[in-house]
Parts: sequence; C-alpha cells; structure tokens
Amino acid sequence: MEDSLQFFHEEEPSEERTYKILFTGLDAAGKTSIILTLQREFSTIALIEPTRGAQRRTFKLLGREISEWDLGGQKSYLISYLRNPGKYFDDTEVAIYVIDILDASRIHESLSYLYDVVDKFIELNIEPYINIFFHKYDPRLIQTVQKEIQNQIGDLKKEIMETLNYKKINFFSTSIYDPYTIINAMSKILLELYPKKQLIQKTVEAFARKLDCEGLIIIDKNSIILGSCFKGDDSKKILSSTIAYFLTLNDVFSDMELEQQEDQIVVRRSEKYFLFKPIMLEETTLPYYMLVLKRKNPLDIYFVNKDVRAFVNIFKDIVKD
Ligand SMILES: Nc1nc2c(ncn2[C@@H]2O[C@H](COP(=O)(O)OP(=O)(O)O)[C@@H](O)[C@H]2O)c(=O)[nH]1
Ligand SMILES: [Mg+2]
Repeated sequence: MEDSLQFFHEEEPSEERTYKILFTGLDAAGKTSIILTLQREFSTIALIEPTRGAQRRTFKLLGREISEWDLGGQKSYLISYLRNPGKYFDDTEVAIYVIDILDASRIHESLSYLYDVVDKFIELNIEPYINIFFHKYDPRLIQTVQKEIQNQIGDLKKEIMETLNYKKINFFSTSIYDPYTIINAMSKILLELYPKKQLIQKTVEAFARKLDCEGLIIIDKNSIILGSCFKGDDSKKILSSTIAYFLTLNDVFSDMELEQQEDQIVVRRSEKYFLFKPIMLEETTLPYYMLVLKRKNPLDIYFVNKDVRAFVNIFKDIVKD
C-alpha cells in the first residue's frame, strides 16, 4: 500500500552518495530503544538487514542509513571497525554516541571508546558531526536528583570537550520515557543533513504514510506550501482547491472567538474526511496549517489526533530557527 503513494514534491539531491548515520556507544546504552522510539514517531525506519551478531544493525530513516554498532565488552579487541575503520566509517556524515548516564561503572569505558572512535575519524580525515546523547535522562529521575545529574552531565561535557578539541560536537539529554527529547535531538541532527525545505518534505511524507491518508498539505499563512504528499492526482486536486476555503473558514471561526481548545476543523463529505488544523509554534508567531484528507473509518480521526501531536512537535523543531 505504501508503494502506491506518489510524491509530487520529491527533490532528491542530485549526488547519489549514501551518507550514513552512525549510532554507537556501549552495548546496553540504549541505542536500539532510541531507534525504536524514532520508528514509532516517524514510522519510516525500516530494518534493511537482519541482525548480524549483536554488533551491527542497519536501519533506514528518511532516506538515510542508520547503522547501530555496539562497542564494549570483552569482545572489544575483535572489533574490526576500530581496526579497519576506513571500511566502515568513510561515509559517516553524522555520528551519534550514546552514553548511559545511569551506569556510573561504565562511564569511563564509554568515554574511552568515544575517544577511540573520534581518533579514527581524524585518522581518516573525515569530520562528521558528533552528537553525544546523555541517555536515560528519565523524567522521574530528573524530579528526584536533577541537580546531581545535571552536575554530572556538566562535568562529562567539560571533560569531553577538553579531551577531544573537536568543533562539530553537540550534546543532548535523552530518555525513551520522554520521546520528545529524542525527536528533538533527531530533528536537529537531521537538519545538519538536509536543507530545511527538504527535511520538511521528508517529514511530511513520513507522516502521511503513518496516517495512511490520501493526502497532506502543510502551508503557511500566505498559502505557501511547505510540504505535501498525495496518493494520487485526485487527492492533490481536492486538497489544493479546498485549502483556501479552510483558511477562510478558520479566520471566520477565529474572529468569532470560538473555543480554541481543540483548534481544528473536521469536514466530512461522503467517505472523505478533511482535517484542518493550525500548527502553533509559539504564541507570538503566525501559525502554519495542515490539511489532511483521510478516507473511511471515522474512528481513525481520534488516532489522527494523537499522531498529529507527534508530527507537530517534529515540525516545530524543524521550522523554528
Ligand atoms: N531508564 C531507562 N532505560 C532505558 C532507556 N533507554 C533504554 N533503556 C534500557 O536500557 C537497556 C538497553 O537498551 P538497548 O536499547 O537494548 O541498548 P543497546 O544495546 O545500546 O541497543 C534496556 O533494558 C532498555 O530498556 C532510557 O531512556 N531510560
Ligand atoms: Mg542494540
């Protein structure tokens, strides 16, 4: 079914290099869990190779290949990618290094591998962005020992910065119990890979697929289309020709100051459902708007709502400066 989607705004970069996102860190740091969280939110991560041993797995996210590699343990001397780095690291454009902040006993080991990995980058004369995830930064934990954890993270940052002296490095605190921390980090990382416009389009396509909708358009106040995705020409036509009316209707409703709690317009026409929704970034900036065309099953509308929130969060991160 996914294959039947047609993307009218697809703008693949002309160079056909397959850049890679390297997802690494000690085993049990939380890499797989993070990738699964992303999969739920973006729903576009495909396992393109079955697990081969525990050391390496490959996923695809928005057209990029993600490789998950476990470091650490007694097997370390066997790790061929540290021995033969060119073979594995050459196309690494972005590296994500996951550190489990809850496991104090392995922090040292984790840092030592991080420095090894960066040494290999330097050896290979490549300079990928390095993103360090201080992971398992759980909301519950923050409630109880926030100060300690933040001090610890502060110290780690300092140590890493001083040891590495590497320019393209970013830090994030993440937890699977607060998926937004992961989405937020990933949006920022993906923005290093794609121009904004292209990333918005990719995200819209992923979201449209997740909703299994007939079409989806994101526009700004001036009806500039930021991203769109349609299953066919009909949907494209219907959505393109109704969006102006939804904008007007929305203005009318706003002027009437109707209750804004659940700020959306749902229109049903035979078996087609139109969902129009402002996307508020901040209270001070003008909203963006999304128009979704869905078929059948009215119950899905509720489902849409939940997913819309996830999408809006991702979208916010991408468009804000
Ligand atoms: N408390 C907490 N545990 C996590 C988090 N992320 C992953 N874990 C747990 O850490 C363990 C290892 O996770 P996994 O994703 O398999 O690590 P990997 O070996 O790096 O892929 C599992 O038991 C996860 O449930 C997190 O954000 N907070
Ligand atoms: Mg894993």
